[in-house]
Amino acid sequence: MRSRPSPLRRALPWFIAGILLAGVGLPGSAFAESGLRTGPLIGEGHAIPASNRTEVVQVVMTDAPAYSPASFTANVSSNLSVDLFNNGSLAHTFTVSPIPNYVLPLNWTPSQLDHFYATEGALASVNVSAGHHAWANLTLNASITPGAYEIYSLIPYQFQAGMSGKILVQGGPGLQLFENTTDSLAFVPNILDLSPSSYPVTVDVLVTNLGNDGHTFTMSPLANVTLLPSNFTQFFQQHSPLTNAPIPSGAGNAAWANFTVYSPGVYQYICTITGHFANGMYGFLYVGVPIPPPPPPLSTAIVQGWILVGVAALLGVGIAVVIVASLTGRVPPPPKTSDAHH
Ligand SMILES: [Cu+2]
Repeated sequence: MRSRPSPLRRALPWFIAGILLAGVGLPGSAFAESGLRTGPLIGEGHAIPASNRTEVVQVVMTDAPAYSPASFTANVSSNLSVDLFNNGSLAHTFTVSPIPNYVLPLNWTPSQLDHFYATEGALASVNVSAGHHAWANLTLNASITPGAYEIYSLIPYQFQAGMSGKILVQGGPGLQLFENTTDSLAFVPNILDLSPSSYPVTVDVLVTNLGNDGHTFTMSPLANVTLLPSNFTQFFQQHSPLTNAPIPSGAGNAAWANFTVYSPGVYQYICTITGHFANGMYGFLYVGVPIPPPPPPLSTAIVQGWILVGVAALLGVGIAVVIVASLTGRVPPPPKTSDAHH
């Protein structure tokens, strides 16, 4: 007779999935918001909200001691969430050096490593006890230098025994664009364009508020899709925006919207504040594709129409005159005979 797994055991994967899902919904952790270079860094974070550009990497910590994988890539202008699982019986830390392309000397003692951590800080440092999960969140904004950032464990003698790795941060400084918001519910300009030489390309848009009302700068992740005021809420629930930057209220206030574009196309951006999109607060970012020539303004078309009507009328009059002239020309007055004889 086959033994069936107990209900509890069968429910376990769903239970874990539920916990992970709940973690995604939690607000950004203190690590993500306070900046990772300062302050107390040991502790558990949470998954950061999916509304930001988020990359998720899973890393297993073992008693070898080692990280698996030991190295992985991430992109500039992204939020990196590392899903850590310690499957060993020892505690480990996931600590990321803030200095790009700097290799920590393997012959350092634990106290030398502690001193480095204390003086230089870390992009993230999370302590994971045996058998536990934790999140390490790194904000890789546009100011971060691409390069290899070393991962190491602060637990004495683990680094020396080989517990190290690398995060390869790739991508250059973002291409910069400038955008403005107004109280007349418009983006000025409402067309932005970029001609990147390669993909993915990191883009940094500085959005400045010219009026007083608060707005958002929210961009579709799908190229060549036009949103409607009636469907954008549902659309963004199904497709996380490339960027969803709140633009603070108050004239002169500004915010950066940083994101990564993976392929050419036309990306629509809107303000998600209720009623703003419906009032015309949207624009388009052209990436690697030509901006179409603007259609002639409506008023000019009407004037041209009237000109055409006028020209047609004048032509008609002219033709009538010619016809009359030719008809009258066929019956010229007879020449005076007195002229012929002098
Ligand atoms: Cu708005």
